[in-house]
Amino acid sequence: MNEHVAQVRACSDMEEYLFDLNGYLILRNALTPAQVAACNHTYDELDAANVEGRGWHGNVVVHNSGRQEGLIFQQLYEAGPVWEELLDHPSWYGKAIHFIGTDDPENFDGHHGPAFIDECFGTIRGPGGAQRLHSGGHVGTIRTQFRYHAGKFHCGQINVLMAFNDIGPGDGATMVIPGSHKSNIRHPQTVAMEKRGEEVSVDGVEGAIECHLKAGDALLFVDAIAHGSARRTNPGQRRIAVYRYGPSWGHFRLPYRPSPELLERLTPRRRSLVYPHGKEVLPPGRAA
Ligand SMILES: O=C(O)CCC(=O)C(=O)O
Ligand SMILES: [Fe+2]
Repeated sequence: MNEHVAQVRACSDMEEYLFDLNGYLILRNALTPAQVAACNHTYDELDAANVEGRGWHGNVVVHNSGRQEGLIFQQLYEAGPVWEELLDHPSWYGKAIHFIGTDDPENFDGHHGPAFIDECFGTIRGPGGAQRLHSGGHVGTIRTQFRYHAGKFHCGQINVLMAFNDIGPGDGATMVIPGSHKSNIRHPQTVAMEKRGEEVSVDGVEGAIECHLKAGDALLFVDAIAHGSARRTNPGQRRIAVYRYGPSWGHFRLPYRPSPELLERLTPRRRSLVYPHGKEVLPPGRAA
């Protein structure tokens, strides 16, 4: 087995059972207080940058969307040492590749690491912010799928959503419909992509629950689960980031790419997570 793959068992029997049943797990105290503080320091700077529309702060994209989703950051793994630690964080790295299924040598080609982070983003959401209900098992795309076959998980995308402050009632918590990663029928209250600019939240959606998190907790979920968020009614900000893990044969979701400096300084395992494609081999005489 490749050194990239965790050698220790990443999930308890109960975690496997609950993830299969519900489509998500809450990982308490996934981050240390020092890591939470460092992430908040980055968010303070990104917030203070006061970017209009879409711009860059260092190698991080800051998108002041003007939509209810709030301030959106892309390529957060570029933002400093703590963001690099999160790439293969022991609180979830082994679980993510277990649910993708590439901790199984039979399902892992060995040319590169077992997973790829195809999007690494975060949001700051103030009062009034929310996220529409989207996804669900009925969609069936391979990229976001939940799949269990021959005694193993084979999920297309495992999201790790980390909280940098406490997210309780009124804070605009992420909401999920437990079990909906297996649903065959579209939830009648799902909101189409074209309508995402409209003011719609998951509040009051049949079957949906709020995932309340403390600063440092993480919500791990398969993207196929129907999810979104409650509307924030409290003052202040909700601060989260999401690292999306999928198989290493995947491709970037958006046109953003890691900087050469980041690739240069990352450990081999971390580099393989942000750019598993490695060095290209081209025909003779062609520069890579
Ligand atoms: O903003 C939220 O709470 C939901 C985020 C979301 O939809 C995702 O991570 O895919
Ligand atoms: Fe989502």
